[in-house]
Amino acid sequence: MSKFVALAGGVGGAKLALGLTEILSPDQLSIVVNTADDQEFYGLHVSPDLDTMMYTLSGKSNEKLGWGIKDESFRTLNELQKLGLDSWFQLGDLDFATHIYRTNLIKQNMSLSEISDKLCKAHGLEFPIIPMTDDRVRTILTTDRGDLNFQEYFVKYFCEPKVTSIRFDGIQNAKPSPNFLNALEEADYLLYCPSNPFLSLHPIIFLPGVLDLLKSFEGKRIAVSSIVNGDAIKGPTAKLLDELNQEISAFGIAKHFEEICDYFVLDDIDSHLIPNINSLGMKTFQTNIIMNSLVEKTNLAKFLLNLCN
Ligand code: FO1
Repeated sequence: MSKFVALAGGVGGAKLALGLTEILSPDQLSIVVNTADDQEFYGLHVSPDLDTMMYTLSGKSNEKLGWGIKDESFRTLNELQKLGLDSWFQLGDLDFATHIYRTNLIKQNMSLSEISDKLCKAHGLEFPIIPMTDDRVRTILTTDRGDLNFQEYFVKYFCEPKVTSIRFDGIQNAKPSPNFLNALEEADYLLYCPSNPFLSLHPIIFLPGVLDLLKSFEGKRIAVSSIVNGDAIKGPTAKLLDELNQEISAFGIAKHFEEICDYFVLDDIDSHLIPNINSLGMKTFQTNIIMNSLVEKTNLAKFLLNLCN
């Protein structure tokens, strides 16, 4: 029985993970998720990528919004706004329960990993959703409007500020979570989900010791492009490639995986880039990587698993 570990951010990662869960059993797949987007709102610890993954895999995600729980209401947020508090980060009434639960357990010194296990069980999920670290790491973007944390950049300012650099505060002292290290050790195959490399995968890859583990990983390592036809599937990936002077293409994405990837998968429309990407030392494959329906998610998952045979 082959084992897989998938590294993921929010929406793109969750889409592929959902496809993978249609094919693999819970003891075959571990999903390691970025936590550098986490932020406190109203004293509550919010872990957007962990929650997006959990809600997606348990069939509760709000596909219209792209985050949170379906059929959500925002009455609590409206009341908080009336009390004069900031309300630019749209936390729904049902979603609040997750943040209250997580924050209470953090206060009782429980780790993010233990809390993620409990939350997943409570949502009826058997697949392990593993925080990349139990320590505090925060993405900070240096922009023409000053230093912004991830949610300010992404939600409050709609990714509009021009970014000159990105750092991950706290990463030097953070340890990869024990479940992440175990999953990596036990896995036969490593999958990089089509998540934003700068904002979702770098925080995982640059945790102390992880890059070396990815370089020396003995099984096949497979990455999926998060750019199709010169544009991001979702979010600011193309804009960041441009502002950070990198090629806005699947090739620009593939460069992020040099030395840590064996197979790179891009969309059929980008097949002309295959020779260039092969020259980075990866074998490149093409298929449809846009995942709008469950069938497309499952088809991409099947395509990746076929590469592993
Ligand atoms: N994204 C938005 O664009 N606007 C929001 O108001 C917003 C609220 C929100 C609340 C809870 C949550 O778990 C996610 C939320 N997101 C929102 C998405 C979040 O900013 C991103 O999904 C990730 O951090 C990037 O992967």
